[in-house]
Amino acid sequence: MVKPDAVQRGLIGNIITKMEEKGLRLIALKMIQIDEDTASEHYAEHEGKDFYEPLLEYITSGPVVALALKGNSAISIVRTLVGKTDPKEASPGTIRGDHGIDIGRNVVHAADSKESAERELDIFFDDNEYLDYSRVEEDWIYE
Ligand code: IDP
Ligand code: MG
Repeated sequence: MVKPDAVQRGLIGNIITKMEEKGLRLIALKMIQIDEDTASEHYAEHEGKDFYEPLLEYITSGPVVALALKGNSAISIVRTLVGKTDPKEASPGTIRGDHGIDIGRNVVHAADSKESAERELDIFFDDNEYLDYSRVEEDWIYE
C-alpha cells in the first residue's frame, strides 16, 4: 500500500514502478481513503501500542493506493524492496531508505507473511477484483 504521505509527495508512480521493474505482476489496484473502522481492522495487531492511535490517524489522513502483487516469493521480495520499518535505518535503494525519515511517515505498507497478506487483501479487495493474466516477459523473469 502506498500510504497517504507518499500519495501527497507524488511517489505513487515511483513505488509501483519499482514493483513492476522487479518483475512482480500487478493483479489489483485501487485508490481509496481508508475509514476509521477499516484502519483498525487492518492494524488490529497493533492495538494498545503507543503508536496505534497516531498510526490510525496517519493511515486515514488522505488517499492511499492499495495494490495486490503476484510472483514467486512476492511477500519477501516486497518487504525487501520496502526496507526496514524505520526509514532512518532502511538501506539506500529501498523505498523507505530512499524516501523517508520518520517511522510514523514511512511511505508504504507491506504484508509480512502469507497469512497477513491474505487477511489484508481481503479487507481491500473482493475476489472478483483480481485479474487473471500473465505478463509476456514472465518467461524471461523465471527460469
Ligand atoms: P511494518 O509496516 O514495517 O510492517 P509494523 O511494526 O507492522 O511495521 O508497524 C506498522 C506501522 O506502524 C509502521 O509501518 C509505522 O507506520 C507504524 N509504526 C511502527 N512502529 C512505530 C513507532 O515506534 N512509532 C511510530 N509509528 C510506528
Ligand atoms: Mg507490519
